[in-house]
Amino acid sequence: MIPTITAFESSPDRGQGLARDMRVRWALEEVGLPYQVRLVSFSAMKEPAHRALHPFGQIPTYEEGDLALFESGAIVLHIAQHHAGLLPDDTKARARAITWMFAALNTVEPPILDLQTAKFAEGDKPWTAERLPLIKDRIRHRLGELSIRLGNADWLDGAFSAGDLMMVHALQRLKPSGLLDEYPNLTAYVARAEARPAFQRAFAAQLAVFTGRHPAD
Ligand code: GTB
Repeated sequence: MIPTITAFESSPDRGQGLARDMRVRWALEEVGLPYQVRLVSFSAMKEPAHRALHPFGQIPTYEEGDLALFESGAIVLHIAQHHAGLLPDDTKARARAITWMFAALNTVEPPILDLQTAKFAEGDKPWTAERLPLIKDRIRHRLGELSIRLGNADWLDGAFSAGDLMMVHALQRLKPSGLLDEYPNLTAYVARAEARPAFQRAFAAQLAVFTGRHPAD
């Protein structure tokens, strides 16, 4: 059964891989599972047909037979649990990799999203200039801790896992801010992940939505 995911018909980043369908595409590429993409407009996302799949009217969603999922973390976990390549076989190592997925989503990503909100949704508010340094320091705090834990290792816990996939995608959002550059091992970590053939295929596929140029063209 080939799964179908949803992605932006028109993404604000013009296909630079920041929208969260990228996580799902990347996971599918890592495990070698073909997939179909249904593009949705911003208005269609709020219609009842899409809300039946995603109660919050967002992308990505994932349909596989009569199973419909939303939340990129849950989708990537589902893929990783059912196909080899993103979670270790050893039970304890598997639990640790899943822990890193949660750490990416619940501990590292929230301050990064605060920065996006402050810049893009609240950029015109009088308090934003005062708030930005606080948000940036909270991000630095988390990056510093993550940088220490990663040290000289290639990945967070042994082999590349779904935990690295989620962490790297959260970190990529920081590139324009320059904050990531303050942590050379994290910059190298993101670059290492981006060099993976599965990442490259996923990136090319989502970029093709906007350029119309498919990798095989
Ligand atoms: N927690 C959910 C998950 O992880 O799946 C969050 C899903 C979510 O935020 N979806 C966004 C969405 O559908 C797209 S990814 N937004 C439309 C809406 O809410 O109406 C967030 C996103 C969007 C655009 C960029 N970009 O262009 O840079 C980056 C990230």
